[in-house]
Amino acid sequence: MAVIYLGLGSNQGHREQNIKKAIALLASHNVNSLQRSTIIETDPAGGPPQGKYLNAVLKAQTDLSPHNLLKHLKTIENQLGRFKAVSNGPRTIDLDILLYDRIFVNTPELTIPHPRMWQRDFVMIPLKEIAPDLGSIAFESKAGQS
Ligand code: PH2
Ligand code: MG
Ligand code: MG
Repeated sequence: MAVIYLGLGSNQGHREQNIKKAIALLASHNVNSLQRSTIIETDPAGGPPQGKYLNAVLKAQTDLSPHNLLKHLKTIENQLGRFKAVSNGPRTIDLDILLYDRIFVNTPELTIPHPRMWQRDFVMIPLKEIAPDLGSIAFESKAGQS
């Protein structure tokens, strides 16, 4: 079983419900939640002018490989009504793989650790809340990559 950290975000529809529904759906996709951060409201970063987000980070366990996990996350995003739109634009739900054990993945479809997580307070604040030590591991692995 791998321990993973997922970033969740929503700025369309019933934002809190979208995040909670996504977490509930994960269980039926072989992703078992261990701990959820506080859900915080954040200003949109990048993209077109858009509404504020609710963001959270979830610690979970799974047997899925990183690429299979990505497929399942996309299925859940679609189940919750997400459709392909502008890059960094508004979405009902966004599920991003931040960390997967201590594994590094570098393929066109998937990069782990999430390449932009360190610049994003809306990721690092909830991540540090539930994994204060992992925050620094994440920073170290970034240093190791450069
Ligand atoms: N996600 C984005 C783009 N900008 N801004 C905030 N505050 N929260 C997000 O989750 C977010 C964003 C694309 O994934
Ligand atoms: Mg994202
Ligand atoms: Mg995404």
